[in-house]
Amino acid sequence: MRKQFLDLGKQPIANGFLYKDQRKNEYFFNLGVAFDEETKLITQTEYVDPPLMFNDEYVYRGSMSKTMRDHFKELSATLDPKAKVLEIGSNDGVFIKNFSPKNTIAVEPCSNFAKETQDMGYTTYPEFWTQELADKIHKIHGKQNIIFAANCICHIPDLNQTFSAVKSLLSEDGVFIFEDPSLAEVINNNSYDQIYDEHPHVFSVIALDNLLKRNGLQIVKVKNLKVHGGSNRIFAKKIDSKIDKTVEQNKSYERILGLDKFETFKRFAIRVEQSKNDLIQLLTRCKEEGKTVISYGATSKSTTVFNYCGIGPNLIKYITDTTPEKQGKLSPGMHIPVLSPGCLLEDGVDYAYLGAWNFIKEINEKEHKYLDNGGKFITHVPVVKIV
Ligand code: DWN
Repeated sequence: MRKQFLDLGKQPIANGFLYKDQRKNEYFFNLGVAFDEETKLITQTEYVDPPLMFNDEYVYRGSMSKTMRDHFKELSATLDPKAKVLEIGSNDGVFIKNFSPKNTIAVEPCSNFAKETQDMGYTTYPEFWTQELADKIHKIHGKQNIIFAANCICHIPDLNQTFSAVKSLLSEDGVFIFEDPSLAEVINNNSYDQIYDEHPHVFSVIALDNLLKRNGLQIVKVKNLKVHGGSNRIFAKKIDSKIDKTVEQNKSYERILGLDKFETFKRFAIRVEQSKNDLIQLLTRCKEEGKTVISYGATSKSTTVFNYCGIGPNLIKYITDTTPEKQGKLSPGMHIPVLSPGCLLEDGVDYAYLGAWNFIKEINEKEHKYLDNGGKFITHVPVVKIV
């Protein structure tokens, strides 16, 4: 049984950056979040139809940050270069480009990005991950040694079909490696903004173990990662494989945090509301003092924050983002202009809200002049504050 604990209100498509004349037809849905008593999965009460989010106009590019380019390069160096590798959700190729196109297959439903990796020489299927697609790939390319997915599995509403399709395509000793934001870190950081249309689930190791086992797979190792505000890399194999101690370590840590109990999430919902009130109060004070406040990084996460808190161009003058496809458009729902990054100092910015707080290290390095000259960042993670 699913029990709702959080209501993040009316939300748009998180990556649905739009032009002025598209505002009338903007799509909204109610973002409710629930706890599933049986599997312990945190999941949305209503799923958005995937083609509304993932299509030929998708704008998020994984390779926009050095942190993520380095992250995937490092992982690739640890994997067998001769293995047959399949990636689900290959985006702009930020992971697969570390492998030879000869033994690599990509799956990417956003056809603009599928075309990019096809142009790089990879066999990319411009489709959603389904059992039918797994069967087709099996027939043409045979079983795969490594099936990889980064920030993709938590985007798929039907996890049972996803996992059983993976199992059917994995060689006997093959490994399914996937990484997504960690529920433990979301709770620790009060980062409710990890929840938006594209993230129908936020995973604990406990819930994943329950769901994978139902589908003939089991977690054999867990690696905790710093990226995206704290993620888990899950290594899963067919049942009866040897299990590393990191699996039980993570599960027992999650039990200490109470991730297997509904009450934990009721308390989380109270902290989320507090965060909203604090952020509105801080930004309102900045406005009253005549300060210039902008936002740094037009993220999916900031779509959730701005729409949940009702923060628009009255409180945030504009958002900067390095992604060309987002620039010159308006942010989803609250319609804040998105511009290409200028110079924070020359532009007279007093405060920059960190929409991309997960890249704070990279941003601090880039913006040291702004910070040295008294510029300040605002974040809501883990609590609303000026940094
Ligand atoms: O799972 C998902 C994650 C991995 O990426 C997707 N569903 C969608 C997306 O979520 P997001 O938009 O919250 O992701 P990021 O990676 O936090 O986005 C960072 C944004 O900030 C990018 O648009 C690039 C931009 N950026 C910038 O303008 N200046 C990033 C850095 C580091 C910068 O210095």
